[in-house]
Amino acid sequence: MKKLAPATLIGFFAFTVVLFNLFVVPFSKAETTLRYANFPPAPTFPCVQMERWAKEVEKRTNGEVKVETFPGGTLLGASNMYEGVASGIADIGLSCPAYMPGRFPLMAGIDQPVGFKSCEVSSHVFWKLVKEFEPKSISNFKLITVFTSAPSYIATIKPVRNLEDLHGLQLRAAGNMVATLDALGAAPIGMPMSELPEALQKGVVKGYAASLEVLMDFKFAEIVKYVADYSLGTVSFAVLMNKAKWDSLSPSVQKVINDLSEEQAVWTGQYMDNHVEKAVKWAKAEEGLQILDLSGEEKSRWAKRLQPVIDKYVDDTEEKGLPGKRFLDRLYELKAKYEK
Ligand code: DTR
Repeated sequence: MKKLAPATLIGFFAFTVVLFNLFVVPFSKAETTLRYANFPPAPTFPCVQMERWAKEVEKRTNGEVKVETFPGGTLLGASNMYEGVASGIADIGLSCPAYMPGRFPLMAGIDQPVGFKSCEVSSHVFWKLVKEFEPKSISNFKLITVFTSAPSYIATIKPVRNLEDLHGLQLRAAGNMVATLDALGAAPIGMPMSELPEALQKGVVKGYAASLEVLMDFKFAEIVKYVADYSLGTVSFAVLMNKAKWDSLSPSVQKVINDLSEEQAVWTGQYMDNHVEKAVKWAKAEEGLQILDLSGEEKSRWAKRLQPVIDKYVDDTEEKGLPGKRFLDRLYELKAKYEK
């Protein structure tokens, strides 16, 4: 057989590349771009989980879907997230129901001071509850996943060892936790996480209630030096997608996204638990943070003050005709199951 000249071979190769680019690449390229809005800064856990989800979706759809992420409120902020996704400014958004007390009355059950110790457990329980109860407040959206923050603790500039130390103390809290801190006798101010750095710096608040990874992620341990070792509630998050956008996706893409939902909730919880551990180690070693044990007697005093908050959740939901009591019963059941 006649040997082909190298120039002919190169020509043939170039021709094949051109053909490939003309006909194959356009059809295999991302067909859909999803714009995902998030409100806190990129290195914080709600954004870390967003990047992981984006990567998994791109990988599992073989590039059919591209996810463009917008951390740090660059597309939508905490307060206009819900409306922004509904109107299609973003296709997907991380909403924080806990920042809007009253708006998601049934889902608020997850954030009651029920003593979660692990974010993996609380996030998994929340996912199961949302699937079982299908809250009306988010029925206009496609639910992508849910998770919670790790449990919140009170972190302060001056030590808090008992209710007396806490009395009248100005503390920042996520909206849903205002009632909890009120019940403990503090003077809570509801505000999103994104406003806390300035409030702490200016001395508007003397501490806050939040999960412990923010000690490191926002460097709050440079200012607050004490954490009272009593697990308060979590702060819940829901990742919502615009319904029309969801309906426009192919069944195979929808399947990838659905298959990822529960896994993403658990992944986020695990990531968060590990991250909290790292943050506390860092804050102790670098900033002299102290975790203050409460005596057994003090813990029962706190529990006694917090029970009416949980009871009020049940009363408020039942008054609205919502199954708050069943939601909580099931929450305790799932919590016990996953804590094993
Ligand atoms: N603890 C909640 C939620 C939360 C925890 N870590 C972060 C980081 C970035 C934004 C929100 C949160 C809160 O107090 O807001």
